[in-house]
Amino acid sequence: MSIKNGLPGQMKLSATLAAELNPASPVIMAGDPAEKIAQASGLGYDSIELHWADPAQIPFAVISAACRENQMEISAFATGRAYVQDGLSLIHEDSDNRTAAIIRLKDFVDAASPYEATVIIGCIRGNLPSEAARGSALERLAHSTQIIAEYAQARNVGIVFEAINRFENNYLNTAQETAAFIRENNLPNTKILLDTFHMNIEDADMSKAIHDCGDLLGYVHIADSNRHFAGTGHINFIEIIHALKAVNYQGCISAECLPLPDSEAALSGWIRGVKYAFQEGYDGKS
Ligand code: LER
Ligand code: MN
Repeated sequence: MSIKNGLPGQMKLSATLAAELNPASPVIMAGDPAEKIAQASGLGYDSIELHWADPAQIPFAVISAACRENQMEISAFATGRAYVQDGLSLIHEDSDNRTAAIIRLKDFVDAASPYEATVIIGCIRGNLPSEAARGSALERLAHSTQIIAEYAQARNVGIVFEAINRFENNYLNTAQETAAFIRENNLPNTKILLDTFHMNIEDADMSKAIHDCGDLLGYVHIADSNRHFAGTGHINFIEIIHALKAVNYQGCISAECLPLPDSEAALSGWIRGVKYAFQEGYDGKS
């Protein structure tokens, strides 16, 4: 991927895109994909992260043409809407639901393959129906993820598994326990996604969490403590960038924040906040 964000190092910046904006959902752009991709490119983003419930509904022709025209890539496919909108879950007690979730994720892998994009497993892992179900749910999750990861590996698509705060998913909340789940199950081709909004709730020391993940870190979502763009809350992004540099992270950093006060302001504010953190946390400091 060509990097045009002007930042030191190899990290790429991505802007989230969906069909529609929802003030409760952390996606920064929606609407005409051609217009939005050109706008993000003009601000210095390198790529887009797509948030759709089903890849069959994604307007790929328009998106591909706009990406080509604006030297943009598709960094990743977020899949949480398949859980939130369609109720699909990788740990569901109903095996038909679980199978449908696996098939949906395979569809996302097929969609991602020509773009060499990553597939995100986040909310689609579902919620525990009860604490007593934790053991069996984790077994089902490992089994489902293994199937998807092997399918993705054969198609040269990376999988990232996201640590999510307790109010959205009631298990695997900290970076440490999520990394342990990936490592202990030897999930092939699977790295961890760290999202600063979730980390601020779950991880006592965000820099240490990044260091502990080390080369397992595969993708980063950046939103501030209030889930608005970087610089509007109390997360210390200088420390975050410093930690990413220390573990030699060379992947994508994505603007998964609320489109507030409006999409345009969030899009330009996010990149301004992240560039400031890079200047202070990356340049001139080891
Ligand atoms: C997904 O990346 C995520 O962070 C969820 O909180 C989305 O609602
Ligand atoms: Mn996220």
